[in-house]
Amino acid sequence: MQKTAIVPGSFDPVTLGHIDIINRAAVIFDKVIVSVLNNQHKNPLFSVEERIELLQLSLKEQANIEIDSFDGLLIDYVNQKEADVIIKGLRAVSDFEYELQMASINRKLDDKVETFFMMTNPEYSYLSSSIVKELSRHGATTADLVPESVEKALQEKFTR
Ligand code: COD
Repeated sequence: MQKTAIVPGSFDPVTLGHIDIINRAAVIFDKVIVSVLNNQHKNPLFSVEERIELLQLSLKEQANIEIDSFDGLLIDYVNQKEADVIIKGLRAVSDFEYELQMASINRKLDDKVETFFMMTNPEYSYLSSSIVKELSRHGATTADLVPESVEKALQEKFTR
């Protein structure tokens, strides 16, 4: 039976840490849906459409990866997509505490959906979208941290 995994996130913007987790998930699962949270309450740097486009540019070579967006509860979206698993990346103990809470509430809402955790590639263990935005805002290079299209998009945002 085909197994589908959802990799949810803000992806504001996507980093090489995200890409690493997504590519590793795509080797294991038949289909991976990368889904951008459309959160009205946050104040993202990139619009949902821009975040989707940057993901598409960064992941264009993998046939079993789909890019999408969602709002509302993740568990409702997972059921709507008839997916089997939620994939989360873990960088540090601080991620674990938050992710344990999220996995527990999602399990309480629907115990048929599993959350799988993947350890960060040590090369990207310090990497987050916030750090990348901070560096770019102050004119530092983000070349080894994000795909080329994202670096360009960041530069355009901050030189405008
Ligand atoms: N290495 C490995 N993994 C990484 C790295 C890295 N360098 N950077 C980020 N990650 C992982 C994160 O741990 C996360 O799993 C994923 O990549 C996405 O990261 P972000 O920062 O883009 O996205 P988040 O953490 O802001 O996304 C949060 C969700 C959108 C998943 C969450 O808010 C959610 O599910 N919201 C929907 C509402 C809901 O259902 N809430 C739960 C019940 S109240």
